Amino acid sequence: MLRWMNTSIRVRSTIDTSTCVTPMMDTSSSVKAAIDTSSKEQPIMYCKAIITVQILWFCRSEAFVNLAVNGIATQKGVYGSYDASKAIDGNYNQSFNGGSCCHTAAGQLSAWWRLDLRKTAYIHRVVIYYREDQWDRLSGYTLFISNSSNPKYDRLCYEDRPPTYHPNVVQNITCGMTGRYVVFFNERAKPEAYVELCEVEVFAYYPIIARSKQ
Ligand SMILES: [Ca+2]
Repeated sequence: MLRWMNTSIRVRSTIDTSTCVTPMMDTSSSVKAAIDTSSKEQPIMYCKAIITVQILWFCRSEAFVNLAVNGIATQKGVYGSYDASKAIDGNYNQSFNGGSCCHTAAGQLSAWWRLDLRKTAYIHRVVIYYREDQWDRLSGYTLFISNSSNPKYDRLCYEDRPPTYHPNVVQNITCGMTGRYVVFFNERAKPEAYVELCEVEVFAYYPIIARSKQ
């Protein structure tokens, strides 16, 4: 992605020496009139001045990279060995038996998985790889971005609703939000709420914050 940051205008003048003539060499009447024959100084040379105006565009490339792999993942309870880090281990195997997916504890009315990016980032989009066989158990989930680990400050990025009620096996979600935490939340009327994610990518960047002088 390229973002135009600012522009600069530069004015430069140059003398084209090939065009320089002395008044005596010039045949135009206007130049001849400028000759002061009584002067002992060197004759004035007349040259063509070239003035150029350059408009310089400065741009900065801001590439969104997957910051999830360097984050810290936690979740509400663990089923077996399927802890939260499985969703950011760089393994995209979507088979549950592949050992690459996280799974929250069974028997809960609500479940969550949270990724800490370690510091505030501009989050462009989130890509989620679900279990290839049970992804529909996450229907109606919500995805939040937050600057705090306190759910009170969660801000909604995406809510799974009709007509796209069931998440796809791989889902690409645009957020365009700033925050440190990414939270996947699921709840059910019965104690059957799960979060099962095989891989989560968070394409974002850390904004450059200018330091003020002390
Ligand atoms: Ca994985």
